Amino acid sequence: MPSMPSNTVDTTTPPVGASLRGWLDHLQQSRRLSVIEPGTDLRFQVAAIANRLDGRSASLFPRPGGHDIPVISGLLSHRDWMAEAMGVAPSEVLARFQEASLNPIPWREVSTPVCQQVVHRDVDLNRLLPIPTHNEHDSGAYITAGLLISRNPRTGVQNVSIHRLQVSSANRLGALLLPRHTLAYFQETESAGEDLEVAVVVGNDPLTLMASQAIVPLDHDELEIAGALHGEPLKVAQCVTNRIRVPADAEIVIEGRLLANAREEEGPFGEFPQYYGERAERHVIEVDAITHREAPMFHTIVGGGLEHLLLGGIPREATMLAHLQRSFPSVRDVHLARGGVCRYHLYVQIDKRSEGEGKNVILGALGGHYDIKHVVVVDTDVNIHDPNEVEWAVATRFQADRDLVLVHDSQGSKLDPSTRDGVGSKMGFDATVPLDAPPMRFKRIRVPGEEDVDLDAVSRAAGDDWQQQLIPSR
Ligand SMILES: Cc1cc2nc3c(=O)[nH]c(=O)nc-3n(C[C@H](O)[C@H](O)[C@H](O)COP(=O)(O)O)c2cc1C
Ligand SMILES: [Mn+2]
Repeated sequence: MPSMPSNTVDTTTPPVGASLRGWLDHLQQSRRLSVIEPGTDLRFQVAAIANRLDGRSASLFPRPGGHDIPVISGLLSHRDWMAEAMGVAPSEVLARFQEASLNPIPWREVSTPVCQQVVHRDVDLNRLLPIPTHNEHDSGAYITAGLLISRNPRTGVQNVSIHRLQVSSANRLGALLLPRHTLAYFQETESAGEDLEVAVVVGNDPLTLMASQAIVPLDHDELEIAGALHGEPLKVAQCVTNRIRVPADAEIVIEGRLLANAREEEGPFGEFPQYYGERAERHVIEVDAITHREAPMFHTIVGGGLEHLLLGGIPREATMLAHLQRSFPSVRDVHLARGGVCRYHLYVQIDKRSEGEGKNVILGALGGHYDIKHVVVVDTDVNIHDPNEVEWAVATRFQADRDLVLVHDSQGSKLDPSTRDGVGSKMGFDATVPLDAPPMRFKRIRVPGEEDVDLDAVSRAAGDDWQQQLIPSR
């Protein structure tokens, strides 16, 4: 298990990502927050601009569609920003996230939270909130950055996850619940004929957003992982219409119930693999109240953008690294590549000590998560965060007759359109150098001193008179 070097976490002040407004301030000061002309159209235009700025700057949309509440997007659209938000170096992100997942900090309840400064019991989602429509064939407006908090009806332990939420009417949301924890809690109440109390929290600090994506067992409250990332208990408050505890400093809270024995049409919706999730009968949330800060912000995550890909990708990398290192001490680092939508393509760097190890690592990785489809294993001299380097290793160190692992008819991602409803093939490339290779055969070429050259000191752009340089002078 990777553990956090004790000198890397400042335990006195929470990291900059512990507050949403603090994080936006931080982005503004480093020229990574763009303010868009007021009045952006909620239909497509917000998403179009956010996508163009994706990975470069966060965006703030004043008066979107004429609404008083501004929209924000792109808060975490770079992995280095996530490191910054956590207060660690980029190389420490996975270890820090894993450490927080294993050492949660219980929350602390407060009674007059800012997220309840304004309370609406007469609910109309589209009138009260600026909810955008993102992709061309989306069925309509969607809440995409809401933390769905539910509560185990038996144990009282809470769960936090993000679900796409279609605005189906003034007080109804359609939800996609893949078979994980929210669905598990819901199945318990529904079988007793009861609704499941929920809250959807929009406008969270970056660390709480990341914590929502932790891959931990059922009945591990992700708000406690958020506390661990904050380095102190998260402040929570009870909802005004139910027993759910929500982050007290959140911008907006939608309180409601996942309805027993109700299913309604939801979708299509533009998803992370850059394709549409199909329309089907799905779960329904009835909204009972909306509370918010005075002058709140509405966060939206554009489906398939970097913020979406990375929020899911980084916690998966952390889980995958811990999983592999349990069996294979040679594993140094893992990376879920952007080209594989931060889900399907895993690159693994190993310090190979025994012949055949690369293949064992491939088998372990394919068993680590059903979404992983292609695995490439490389040596420590290959930078797995650079896809050109990984391709180079495959091009020059891999032979299909010797280094390929193929498994057919296994469980994959249902959102991968090339599968047969989620069933498909897995493939692994062992692109490590054979241990008995002659020393010069795989030696990378290198020019001595190249990395030390100070280009500003030794060169300048040529002027019109460049041909003067051809004339011999003394
Ligand atoms: C932007 C975003 C949107 C997501 N949308 C959905 C969704 O619509 N349905 C779903 O089941 N999971 C969705 N997820 C994934 C879950 O939030 C994630 O797997 C979470 O860790 C599940 O939590 P759990 O293990 O407590 O069930 C989304 C994730 C992100 C980052
Ligand atoms: Mn969970």
